[in-house]
Amino acid sequence: MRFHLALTLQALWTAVCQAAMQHYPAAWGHYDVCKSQIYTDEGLTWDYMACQPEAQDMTQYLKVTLDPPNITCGDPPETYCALENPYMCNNECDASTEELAHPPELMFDIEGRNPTTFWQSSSWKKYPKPLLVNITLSWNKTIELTDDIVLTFESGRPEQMVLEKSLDYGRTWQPYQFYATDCLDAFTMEPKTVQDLTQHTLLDIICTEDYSRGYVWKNDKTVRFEIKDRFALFAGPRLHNMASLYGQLDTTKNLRDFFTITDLRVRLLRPATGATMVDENNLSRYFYAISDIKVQGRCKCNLHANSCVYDKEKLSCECEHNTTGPDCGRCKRAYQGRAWSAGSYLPIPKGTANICVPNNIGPVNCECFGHSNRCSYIELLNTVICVSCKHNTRGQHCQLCKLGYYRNASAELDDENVCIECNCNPFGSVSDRCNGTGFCICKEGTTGPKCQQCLPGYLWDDGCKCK
Ligand SMILES: *[C@@H]1O[C@H](CO)[C@@H](O)[C@H](O)[C@H]1NC(C)=O
Ligand SMILES: *[C@@H]1O[C@H](CO)[C@@H](O)[C@H](O)[C@H]1NC(C)=O
Ligand SMILES: *[C@@H]1O[C@H](CO)[C@@H](O)[C@H](O)[C@H]1NC(C)=O
Ligand SMILES: *[C@@H]1O[C@H](CO)[C@@H](O)[C@H](O)[C@H]1NC(C)=O
Ligand SMILES: *[C@@H]1O[C@H](CO)[C@@H](O)[C@H](O)[C@H]1NC(C)=O
Ligand SMILES: *[C@@H]1O[C@H](CO)[C@@H](O)[C@H](O)[C@H]1NC(C)=O
Ligand SMILES: CC(=O)N[C@H]1CO[C@H](CO)[C@@H](O)[C@@H]1O
Ligand SMILES: [Ca+2]
Repeated sequence: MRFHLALTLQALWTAVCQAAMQHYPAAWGHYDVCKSQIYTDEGLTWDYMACQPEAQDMTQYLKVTLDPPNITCGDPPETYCALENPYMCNNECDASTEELAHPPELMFDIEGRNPTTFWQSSSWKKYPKPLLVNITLSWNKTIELTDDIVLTFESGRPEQMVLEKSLDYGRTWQPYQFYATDCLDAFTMEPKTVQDLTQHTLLDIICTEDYSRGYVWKNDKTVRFEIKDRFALFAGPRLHNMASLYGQLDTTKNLRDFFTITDLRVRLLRPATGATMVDENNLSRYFYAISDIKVQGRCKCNLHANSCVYDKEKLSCECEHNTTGPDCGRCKRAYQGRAWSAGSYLPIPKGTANICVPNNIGPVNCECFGHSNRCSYIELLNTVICVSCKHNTRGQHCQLCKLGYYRNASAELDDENVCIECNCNPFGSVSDRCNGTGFCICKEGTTGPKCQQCLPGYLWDDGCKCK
């Protein structure tokens, strides 16, 4: 025998069936990399989930670019007045003095210190020419948003702005949401709010007046892009039914793509003026100042990784399932036995890990001792097995005899005559199966290798039974 194989075809299916039957199986095959131990009413058990890295604060990993590049205040130094009070002009910006500088990094530092730290633009000196600023955040990695994007403005929220996203590293851009004090006037769009959206209009791009209205910038400083409210349309108000959302994400590419980005761009089109008229005599009151931008998300790894690492200023997924690439978007070279596909958000049994399989499930890896030339890949067990074994053989490599047959000791494993029929006497034996040397199991009163004879003191009764 060239092989010692513990795994028979029958054992294989038994394993498959048990796995499908148990509520908490010992293993879900390739979701093993994505399980965690949890306590439930039933005690300590495993919780299986889709392979995804943890959601985290994504602003730690981005590169920020401003357009125009010299739009940050302080070069040359400038004095600013408060928006709400033109006589309060004690805000100095000087790029060459650390305490008075307002560089873009201050939008992403840890807030909580007093006073707040913020990026600030030059003032609206060229009024009525619009004061336009683009703030572009780039990750050079696909990211899936998991929570609201929140911008905090320190000198009034802009009267007009657009949030844009890119999915192709900044080559093309699509709007995410429009913001204005007057949507019709600014963008010829009907004002809407996220509450107006339904499951069917979830992907609509809206203009909202929720974050620009009023003269109350002191209290209301934030502008949001509402991710959670959109999730809630599928997952319920407190996101208690994430399985429902995941089911939708699994089947709807547009929905997945909607929450996926490589870059974000904030287009500031008109600063807060706090009044209907702009005070042309004191334009030092008008500028943009942002103290914080929150972007929560996770690396997109196509459900093939548990973690994402930041190394040499670069985010990349730590791919499982024999996938590779920054987003685990391809199969490894030796694992292209079938086309790559993303895993599913729902774990087995409703979803599948869609692992990459070895290249040569063909005749090369398909070792069946000549009793079959067809193999099949069983994902749950990461194993290649022979199918349709001929010559009364069975087993992963057709290395065993079918039930009712036994091994011909004088034949090699690849011999057509390797399995011999048991030929048990149908009347004298318990079953048509025999042991490894062809002996059948006899009923009471019968004997012989095939149970074809009556024991002494017994006689065949009607040829059917020894009595
Ligand atoms: C920025 O640079 C451009 C061209 O170099 C110049 O026209 C503009 O005045 C500069 N803006 C500021 C705010 O310094
Ligand atoms: C900002 O981006 C838009 C397109 O997204 C572009 O048209 C514009 O020229 C950019 N720069 C400024 C200063 O607005
Ligand atoms: C983006 O990432 C790729 C690899 O994923 C790298 O080759 C490229 O240099 C990166 N680009 C930038 C601008 O960092
Ligand atoms: C206008 O701005 C200047 C500084 O640019 C300041 O001295 C002055 O007090 C401000 N207020 C009014 C009402 O002019
Ligand atoms: C066992 O195998 C040998 C070698 O192929 C063959 O000659 C013999 O007939 C086989 N025995 C039976 C009972 O088939
Ligand atoms: C099969 O059964 C016979 C009779 O009980 C016994 O002599 C023989 O050793 C058994 N063979 C195997 C492989 O168990
Ligand atoms: C070469 C390689 O990465 N092989 C891996 C393929 O996937 C299985 C299951 O995830 C791993 O056990 C192998 O190490
Ligand atoms: Ca800050």
